[in-house]
Amino acid sequence: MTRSEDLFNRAKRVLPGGVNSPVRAYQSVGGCPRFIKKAEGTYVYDEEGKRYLDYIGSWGPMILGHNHPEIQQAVVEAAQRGLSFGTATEIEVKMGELLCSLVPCFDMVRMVNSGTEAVMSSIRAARGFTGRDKIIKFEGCYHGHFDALLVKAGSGVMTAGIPDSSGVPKGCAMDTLTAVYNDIDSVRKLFEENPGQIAALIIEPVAANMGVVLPREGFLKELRDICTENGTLLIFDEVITGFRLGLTGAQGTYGVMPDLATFGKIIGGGMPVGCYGGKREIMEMIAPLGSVYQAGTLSGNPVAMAAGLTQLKYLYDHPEIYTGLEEKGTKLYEAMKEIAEKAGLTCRLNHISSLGSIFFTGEEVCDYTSAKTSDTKAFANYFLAMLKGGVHLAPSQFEAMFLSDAHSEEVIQQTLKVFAEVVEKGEIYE
Ligand code: KE4
Repeated sequence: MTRSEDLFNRAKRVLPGGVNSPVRAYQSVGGCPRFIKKAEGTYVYDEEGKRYLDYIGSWGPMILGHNHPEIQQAVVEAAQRGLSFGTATEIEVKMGELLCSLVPCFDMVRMVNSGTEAVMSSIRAARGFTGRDKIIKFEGCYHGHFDALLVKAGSGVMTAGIPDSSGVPKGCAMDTLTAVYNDIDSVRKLFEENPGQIAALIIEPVAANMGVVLPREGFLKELRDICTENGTLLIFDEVITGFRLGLTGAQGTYGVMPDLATFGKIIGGGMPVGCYGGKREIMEMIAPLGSVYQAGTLSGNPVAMAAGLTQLKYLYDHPEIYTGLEEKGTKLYEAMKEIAEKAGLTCRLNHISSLGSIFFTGEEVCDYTSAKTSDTKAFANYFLAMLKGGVHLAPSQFEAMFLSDAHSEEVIQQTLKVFAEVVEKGEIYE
């Protein structure tokens, strides 16, 4: 028995499914989750000391690679000054100033401890600001485990095939309307059926929780216009896209300005950090200034801020990283496409910059329904074969691959070599 197997057996006795977040349990791909002991650059090392090329990157935060020396140093120095004070601190001001200088829609920002908390708070702010209750989300988009948004959600719920979670009272979900990603008519219909009642429309500007699905040309602008027409707040959930596509988020990449936006992952540099922010008139509704209450013991924690601020400053000082990620991502994903085509392997590959997903379907994947045509057994076979070859991918068809600045040309060539061998073996489809 390996250390991971032994640890997994012990974990299952005390942690539901043996994990602290469902997707880590390998339920949809089978096998025993690798218990990771340490990470460095593009590599993670399991409890047996086996080295893997990592494309999870902690689900997005590790855009500079694991254990970046400057982030590690900043965390150590911050920790030596004390772990948490529960007071205002200078570093929170610096973080707020940097975020508001970079994120186009940010006049003001509030730090929280996770993407879920950021989304939950942004929805409350939108409801408080508009005095309306209803919200629109998109099938297949995942915005964390906030009750009202666990409706036809993506990520771990889509992976587990439970699009709606139990335990969510009808009263919670009844105000949540779902539209179809990339289908503006499905959005227009909801506005026509609920005139003057919709507080907010929330979307992943690039969806990455049904696998990667890109917005079709003009779609985000159409959402901006229809929200403006109806007095509804447009919320971009940039927990994944924020500082992944560039220094101004997807809102900068696509040139569409939301009213509110949520961030997480990269802004924490690997520590638990989220934030939400937007127009001053909306954010001034937030306590202690306004009537929308939101609070957090560890919000703006100085050690977490040190990690996040160091990562953001490094990205700001090295904008060429994004050009590199664009080049590496295109090289990797286009080469995978070519290898698959040559071998006659039925699959689709969606990607943007360092974010990508391979779907085992012949259909173009542009929304939840088409993503669901993917053969998840084929994905499981692919995943386990790549893992055996030393490539550590997200254990779900409905997640993304994350490249980092640490992924060198050599690493990409090694990944492609393993991928070609797996495809060549012809054991993906049964
Ligand atoms: P957290 O609460 O997990 O920090 O963030 C929730 C969240 C919000 N919005 C988007 C667009 C997200 O992708 C997420 C979380 N992403 C998943 C991966 N798809 C986290 C991994 C997990 O659940 O273990």
